[in-house]
Amino acid sequence: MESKVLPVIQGDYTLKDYDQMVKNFSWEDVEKEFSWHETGLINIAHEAVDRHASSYRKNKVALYYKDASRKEAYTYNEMKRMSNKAANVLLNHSTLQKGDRFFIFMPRSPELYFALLGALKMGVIVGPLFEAFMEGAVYDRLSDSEAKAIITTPELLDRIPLDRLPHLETVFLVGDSIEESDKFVDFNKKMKDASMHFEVEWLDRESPTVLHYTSGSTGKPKGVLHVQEAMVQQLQTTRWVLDLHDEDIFWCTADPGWVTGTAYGVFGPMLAGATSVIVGGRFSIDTWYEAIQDYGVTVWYSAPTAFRMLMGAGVGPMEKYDLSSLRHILSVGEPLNPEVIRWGMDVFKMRIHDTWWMTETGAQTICNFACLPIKLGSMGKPVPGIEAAIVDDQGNVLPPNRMGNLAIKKGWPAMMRQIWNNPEKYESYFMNDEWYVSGDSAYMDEDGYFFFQGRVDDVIMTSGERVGPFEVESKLLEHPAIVEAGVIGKPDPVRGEIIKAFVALHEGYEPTEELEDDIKQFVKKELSAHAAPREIEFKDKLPKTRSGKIMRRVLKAWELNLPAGDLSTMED
Ligand code: 6R9
Repeated sequence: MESKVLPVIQGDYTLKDYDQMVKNFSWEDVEKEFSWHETGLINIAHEAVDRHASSYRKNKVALYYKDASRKEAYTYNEMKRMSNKAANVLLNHSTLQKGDRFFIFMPRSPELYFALLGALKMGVIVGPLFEAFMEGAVYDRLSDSEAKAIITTPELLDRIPLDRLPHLETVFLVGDSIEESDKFVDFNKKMKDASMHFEVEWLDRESPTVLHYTSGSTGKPKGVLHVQEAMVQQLQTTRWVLDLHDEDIFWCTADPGWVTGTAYGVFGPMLAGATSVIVGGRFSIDTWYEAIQDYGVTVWYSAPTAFRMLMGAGVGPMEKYDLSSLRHILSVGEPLNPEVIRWGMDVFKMRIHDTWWMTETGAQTICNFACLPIKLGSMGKPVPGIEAAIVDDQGNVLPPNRMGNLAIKKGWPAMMRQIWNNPEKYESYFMNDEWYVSGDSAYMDEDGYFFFQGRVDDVIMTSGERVGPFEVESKLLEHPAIVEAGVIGKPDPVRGEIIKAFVALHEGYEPTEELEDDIKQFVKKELSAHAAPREIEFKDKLPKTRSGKIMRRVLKAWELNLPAGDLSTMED
């Protein structure tokens, strides 16, 4: 693995010629596949479920579900029935109507997916939450969106401050021996009796579907609203990027509380009529490898943090399982360190394909495609139909190899349409009414590959040079002692900022002064003197979001003794 470019490896690839596709592609051609292109009658749950239930895919498994206590499978026809039942339960036992907000706050289970699809069949806006949210996080989201109903479990109920949420009329509970009242409805009991027929609400392409709250570095979380039309891009990227075919078994490891868990945990694969695996419960190395083996997973979409944990565990646990069904692996959420890609080449004999996108983009936008060579450290090229560029702070497009704001030309199908309750915030994302500015800093090389540098706020200025934390972190990860690294700029009277690294060590390594020196020398020698950390702090664990992102602003706040801002998305 000397070369920095990984060539294409043989495979079964939908997108065979990237350049050709970029030239000839139009989103309208994808739209034509959906009957709503002519009729104007749209419902994403119809397209994802019912359409297949009345096709040759009727008895095909849509969803395999597994956790510590359940192992189930649902065909497209069964998904249609269960989501119809869920829609009837929501309709008959609450005042929810088209456009109202309905939240999901529970661990992964088949019921979660029935409720999600059922609500969408009614034209209700769904707000998915991580089950680990505490009371403050739940309150902020439910009150901002004036949610009318929620589905949860009895265990989570005391994190919903009912007395402070006057709009919240109905609580659907999933669990045993539920005591019902005006407010509380036993979801499973009602499911048993509900009709399996439901007439979906027909909507237009701009009708809202899901509301994902994401947190920025300052202020309260923002409600990012997606619309029906997003399905066009979700379907097409599922083909081009995930490369899903009818016979594939697809596993997206993300929770629906994160946009990845809805866009590619539900919509993409179901719009494509594929078979998905869902594994409930917490991350565990054995459970994960076992899921790949037992279901024969062929396409696997996960995140760098999970890959790093698997990598850290070594080949021991892996050798117990047959992982030979895998043919395509992808990553999202954080920069994919070259070290992780090398590990993938080593143990899976496959490239791991990085994909860059955001809650706000609603679907994948910059990706490594199976048909293209991969440049280590790059997140790839724009999805055909997406125009991406690096712009300066005035919105001028910068030439190749200049670091700047990663931006996307406004108007792609899955683009967010609103920040809930906050039109000024929404407008602030767009520059000159032309570019959506992501808040990420990146550069594009002369071949059109994009390289992530960090959040704009995270870029470090040291002795007059801009250093992206990702590059330093990736180098640190190549050191044999380090399993995880987070890098920040620490204010310094002489250099402006100096580089400080927080690192977690592999088992068997002790934090010593020798090791600290060795790490500094390693980065100095392998990367550059100016990018080498001047300070290193050893940590058992780094602060991360529930979607696995290292929270550099928390590291910075620790370092400077400042308030860390909104921590609702931080893992325990
Ligand atoms: C899908 C998702 C968005 C932010 C984004 C960026 C980071 C995501 C990345 C990546 C480097 C990648 N990010 N994918 N950074 N390489 N392949 O993650 O959405 O939770 O809204 O986060 O995540 O900083 O701006 P979201």
